[in-house]
Amino acid sequence: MVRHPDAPLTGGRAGLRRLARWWLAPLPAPPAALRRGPLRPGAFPSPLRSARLTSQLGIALGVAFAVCFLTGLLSHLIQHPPGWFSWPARPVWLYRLTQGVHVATGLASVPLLGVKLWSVYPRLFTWPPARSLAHAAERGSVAVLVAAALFQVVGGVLNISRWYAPMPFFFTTGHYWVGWLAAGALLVHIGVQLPVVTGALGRPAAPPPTVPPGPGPAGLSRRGLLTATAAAAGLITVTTLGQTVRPLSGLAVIAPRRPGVGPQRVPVNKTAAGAGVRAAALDPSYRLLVDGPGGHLSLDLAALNALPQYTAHLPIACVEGWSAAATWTGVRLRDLVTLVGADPGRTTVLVESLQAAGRYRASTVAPQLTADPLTLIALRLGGEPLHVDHGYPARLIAPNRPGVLQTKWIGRLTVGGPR
Ligand SMILES: Nc1nc2c(c(=O)[nH]1)N[C@H]1C(S)=C(S)[C@@H](COP(=O)(O)O)O[C@H]1N2
Ligand SMILES: [Mo]
Repeated sequence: MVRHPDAPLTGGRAGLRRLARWWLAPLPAPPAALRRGPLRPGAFPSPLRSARLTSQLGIALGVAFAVCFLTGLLSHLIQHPPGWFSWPARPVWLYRLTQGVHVATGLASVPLLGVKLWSVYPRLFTWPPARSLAHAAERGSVAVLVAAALFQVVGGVLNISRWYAPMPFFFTTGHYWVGWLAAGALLVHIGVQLPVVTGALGRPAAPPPTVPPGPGPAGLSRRGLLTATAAAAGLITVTTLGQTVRPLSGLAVIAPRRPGVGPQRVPVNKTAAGAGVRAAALDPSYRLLVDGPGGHLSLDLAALNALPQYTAHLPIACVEGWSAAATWTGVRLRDLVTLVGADPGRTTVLVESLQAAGRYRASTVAPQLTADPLTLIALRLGGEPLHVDHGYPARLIAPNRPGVLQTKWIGRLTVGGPR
C-alpha cells in the first residue's frame, strides 16, 4: 500500500508513540512536606551500599534462585508427572542429590536475600515515589519479586522445620505457584537491571569513601560484607547438609533431622500414631490385598515372608531435604504383579496405606518402576522387621523416588490402577 506523503500519521504507529509518551511522562511532584524520616535526603548514609555491592549480591542470589527453581520444578514434575515426563530409576541417589541441592540453595538464599534487601531497602523511600507510570510499574514488579522471594524462603524454612501453623494454605501448592511468580518477576528484574549491573561491574571499584574525621569505629568494607555473607551462606549449607551426609552429621545443628537418629537409625517424618494407623498396622489379622486383572490375593505376613525375598540398599529422600540410606528386604513388587496376572513393565500399581486419610496415604508406581528389580514391598529394615513408624507390616521402597511416594503401612495394591 502506498501512503500519500502528506497524509497524517494515523493508526498504529502514532497511537503507540502517544501511548509511550503518556507512559513515560513525568508525574506531578508530590508535596515536599512529606520528605521527613526515611524520605528526607541523606537518610541512609552507609557508604557500604553501592550498585557494585548490590550487583554482586544479585548475581549470587540469581544463581541460587535459578538452581533452587529448577530443582524444585524437577521435584514437582516427578511427583505430578505430565505425559511427556519420565524420571529414571537410576542412579538410585539422584533425587536425593537434586532435592538436597534444592533445600541447600534455598537455605543459602536466606543470608544472601537478607543482605541484598539491606543493600537496596533505602530505595523504598525513593523521591519522588514515582517519576512516571513506567517507573511505577517497574517498582511494582520489584515489590512482586521481593514478596515472592520472601514467601518462598520463609515458607520453605517453615516447611522443613515442620512448622505449618503460620501457613493456612497447602504449602506445596503455594510454593509451586509462587515459584513461577518469583521466576517471572526475576526475569523482568534482570531485564530492567542488566545495564546497571554491567555498568557497575564493568568499571573498577570506587575508591573507599573518605572517612569523615572524628571518632567512630572503622566501617566494614564491601569485601568484608561479601565475605561475611558468603560465610553465612556456606555455614548454613554445611550445617544442613549434615542431615544427609553422615560424616557431616555432627554439624547438623540447625537441621531438624539427623542421619542415624530415629527408630532403626532412620529418621521418621510421620509416625504411626501421627497417621492414626497404629492399631490397624499392629493388628494380627493384617492382610495385604492385591487386586489384578487375573486374580485377587489376600496375604498375611507369613505368606508374604514365604515369597522370594530380596534386599536393596536404597535411600529415603524426603522432599524436605533430609535423606537416609538403609538396607531394605522384602518382596519384589513385580513378583506380586505377575501373581495377579499382569505384565509388570506395562502396568501401573496404586499403592494404598492402611492410613484412612491424609495426602500421602497412597501413591502410584509407573510401569518402569513396577518392573524394576529394586522396587520392593519391604518387610524388613536393616534385617529386622520394620518398626511401626517405618511402615510395619509392609511399605513401599523404590529406587530414585521422593520420600512422599514411599508409602508406608500398605493395605492394598491395585494392579492396573489409575496413573
Ligand atoms: N502412609 C504414609 N506413608 C508415608 C507418609 C505418610 O504420611 N503416610 N510419609 C512419607 C514421607 S513424607 C516420607 S519422607 C517417608 C519417610 O519414611 P520413613 O518415615 O520410614 O523415614 O515416608 C512416606 N510414606
Ligand atoms: Mo517426606
